[in-house]
Amino acid sequence: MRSARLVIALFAAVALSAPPASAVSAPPDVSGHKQTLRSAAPKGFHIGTAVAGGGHHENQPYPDPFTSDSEYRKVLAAEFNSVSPENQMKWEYIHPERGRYNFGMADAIVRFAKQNRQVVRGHTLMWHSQNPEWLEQGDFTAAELREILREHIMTVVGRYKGKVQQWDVANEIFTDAGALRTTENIWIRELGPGIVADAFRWAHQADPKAKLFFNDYNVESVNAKSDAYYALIKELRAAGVPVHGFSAQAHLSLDYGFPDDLERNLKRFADLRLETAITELDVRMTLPASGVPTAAQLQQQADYYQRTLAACLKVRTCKSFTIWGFTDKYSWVPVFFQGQGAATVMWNDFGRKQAYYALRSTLAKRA
Ligand code: 9MR
Repeated sequence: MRSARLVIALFAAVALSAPPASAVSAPPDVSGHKQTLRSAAPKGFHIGTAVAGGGHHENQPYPDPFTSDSEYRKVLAAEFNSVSPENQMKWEYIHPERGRYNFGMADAIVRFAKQNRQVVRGHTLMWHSQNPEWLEQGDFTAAELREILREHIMTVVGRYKGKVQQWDVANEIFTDAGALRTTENIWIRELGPGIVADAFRWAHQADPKAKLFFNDYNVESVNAKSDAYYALIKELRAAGVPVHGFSAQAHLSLDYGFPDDLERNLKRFADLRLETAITELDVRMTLPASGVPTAAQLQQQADYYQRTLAACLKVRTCKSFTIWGFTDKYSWVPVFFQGQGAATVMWNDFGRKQAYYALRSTLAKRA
């Protein structure tokens, strides 16, 4: 029994690091020097990735990817001109105890970005998830909580003033039905919906040049959730609240259809004079028993990546396009969705999939 399991485990490991020949031999379809995503991108366009670390990585059998994997760092620097800390700026990571901040890793990412001429997307200041226990379990008065949020935003945004291009100020504040998360989100629950506007005002005070975003998943299409953002943002802008952007995470799955109205949806936000962005794209799939995606799945995945990028490129204010990790080696997907995976554009060994080439040639065509 044990050896059978071992064989299966070994097979899975080999399969994942040795992709089918068709997937790695795709000819580079851009010419000359445009051999990386960032070099293929049109001027002023930011092609980004999440920087792996914290969150699910802490329970995986590997050391911190960003600091310990030299090949990972090389690809990170070479391919991207925008980076988003995957977990390292979230409350539980950066503010683990009341009155104590843990800036080490966020500082290191911001330094790396500067050295490699990359911009940074800050993620995130107000969310219902990944909050430290001292905050969620604390017995604070409304006035104390408000001050805790204000102080956090002033401190974190202030520290990276001029170094973070865009902040996800409010993350996932609506349910899919378009209702505010009034029970899950501690800030909205305890302080009322008006706290959202305050969060944007404080962030703007701390760094007047940073672009301040609402960010969520399942808002790629025109639907109840994106409608709720549309209405709220209109209202906040009319009241003079410094909201500058709306972004769709785009955690897509081959088990669902492609959101065909993505471009139309982003455009209606652009028409409100808002910046728009894709912030966390990945395309997961249910894997066959072998653990290796079929050629058809890889083709369809490339198509989803390509169409998401093409939609963004067509919207005048969509200048920031981020994938949620670039290698399956560190993807959150298999950890959160049993039987699913292969969601990123590179295999475990950094071999490029069709999806990678689809992104690169789409960028090059618009350059
Ligand atoms: O990729 C992140 C993973 O490492 C964390 O364990 C997880 C915890 O919820 O969060 C993941 O990132 C999420 C992002 O911050 C917000 N949108 C959804 C992302 C995927 O869950």
